[in-house]
Amino acid sequence: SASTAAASRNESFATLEDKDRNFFREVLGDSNVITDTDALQPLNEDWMGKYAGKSKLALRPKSTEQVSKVLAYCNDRRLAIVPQGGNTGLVGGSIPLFDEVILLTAGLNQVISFDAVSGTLVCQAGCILEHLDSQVSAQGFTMPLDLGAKGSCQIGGNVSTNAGGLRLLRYGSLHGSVLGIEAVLADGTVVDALQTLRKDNTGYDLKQLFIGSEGTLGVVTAVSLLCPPRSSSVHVCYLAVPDFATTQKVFVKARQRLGEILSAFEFFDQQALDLTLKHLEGIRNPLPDTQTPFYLVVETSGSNEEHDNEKLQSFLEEVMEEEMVLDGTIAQDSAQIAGIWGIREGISVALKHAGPVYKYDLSIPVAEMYDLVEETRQRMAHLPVEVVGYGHLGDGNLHLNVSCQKYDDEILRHIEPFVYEWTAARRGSISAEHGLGQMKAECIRYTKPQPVVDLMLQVKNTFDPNGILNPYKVLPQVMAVAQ
Ligand code: FAD
Ligand code: 2HG
Ligand code: ZN
Repeated sequence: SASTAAASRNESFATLEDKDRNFFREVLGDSNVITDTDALQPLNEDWMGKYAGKSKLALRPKSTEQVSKVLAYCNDRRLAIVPQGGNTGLVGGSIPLFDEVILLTAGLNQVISFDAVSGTLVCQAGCILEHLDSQVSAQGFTMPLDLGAKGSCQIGGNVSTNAGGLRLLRYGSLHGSVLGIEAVLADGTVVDALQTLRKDNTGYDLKQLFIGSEGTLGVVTAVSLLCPPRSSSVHVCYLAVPDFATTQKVFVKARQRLGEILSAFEFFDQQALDLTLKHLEGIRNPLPDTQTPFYLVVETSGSNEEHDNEKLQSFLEEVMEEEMVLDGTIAQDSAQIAGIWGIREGISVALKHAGPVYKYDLSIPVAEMYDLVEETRQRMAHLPVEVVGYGHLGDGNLHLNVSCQKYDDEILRHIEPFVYEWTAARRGSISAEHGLGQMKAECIRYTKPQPVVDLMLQVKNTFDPNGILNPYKVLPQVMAVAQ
């Protein structure tokens, strides 16, 4: 088996009948009610090919009103639902475990408004991140988040997972950039919290609950968010560093010398680089003559070419002189910038080409972060696996990936619960940005104490008393069923 997930279907849920399909066809039209086995197959499988469900029905609503009608009906009938955006999630959250109905948000793909003075974007949940970025770019703005999955992930999925990504260091998390949310609760109630205000202290900030709740509290149908101005001057450098302790010295120096223009600080190890060069076509090694355990991608985004260049040059001179960096290169044009980002963003895709992979997404104090990769590598030295480490060093977020030939319980036993216990012992988090999904629904206790989990279960019961929204995900099953 690939994971820790619910072993059996919750029999309090109904099974689909003809009358249900007929109702959905009436509300959504025939073409938005998907029952064809071939069409359902990719919707039942996750991006990694690690998890698979058995849904016989996917629905594609085109308006908030349709989402509301579908949910009210499912709630009355006790039909379980899985919201699915771009299906790029990495914890098995966006696909069913059993026969849950898949609710696709792809039909909710309209931009509602953009205010070119404040940079406030209001759009439906199914808009693809990269499309939104191109649209706001044309008006001199950028999306406050960027990630390798940008070409297929949707803003509703990003908000529902509270995606972090490559720019969090500069623009902060979605808990800050999202100004408003429209969501539909399990019983069909439309929660209109789609404000565009920067400041609003009237009562509890309920929109925050939907951010990162992975489709368990409601279906997000629209979002308003604050876009920062697009930087006219962007520089990227690629640095080879001799050991992990030094990556932190370079980080401290980058914050001191680059200050407000520092926009990303990413790292990967030699193993991640080798895998990417081997499995992805068209990737060029920026430093072909240098072999070192660690590489950094440092990006600056500012508004004054000359000033930014000067800052970057003096930062580089300093880290070279102090021998923190063995070798480095600055991208000379946008193609070279894309080339360097292509390596960092390509690691997950390369690993997917390499075969099955176990992924861990951890927040750990930076000083100790890479010890976990080394210890995991040692524990598994006798097994046919490749252990790689990379991630958002500037945010204290490690991606530990174990690449193997097939998903295998023997391999898994060497990783779990070791990785979770190791992280808990350092008061880290077992999910920095990917969420819990089905993979870690039984594991939240490694990061959150029982009274906090109990409060979460109460929130869940208030929003979704019948538990129809994304069952078997995020929260432990025993307790969720015992409510
Ligand atoms: P899905 O995968 O479809 O869904 C994710 C979860 O949200 C599921 O639980 C689903 O039920 C729920 N959901 C989706 N839409 C809605 C909605 N409208 N309302 C309610 N619930 C909903 N993540 C990061 O944080 N940082 C990264 O740097 C990053 N890089 C990635 C790179 C690659 C190549 C890939 C494949 C993934 C990456 N991810 C990253 C994972 C990340 O979770 C997703 O890419 C993204 O945020 C999910 O968006 P999606 O539309 O694909 O959502
Ligand atoms: C990244 O930062 C993503 O590249 C994906 O969050 C990480 O695949 C992974 O483990
Ligand atoms: Zn990441």
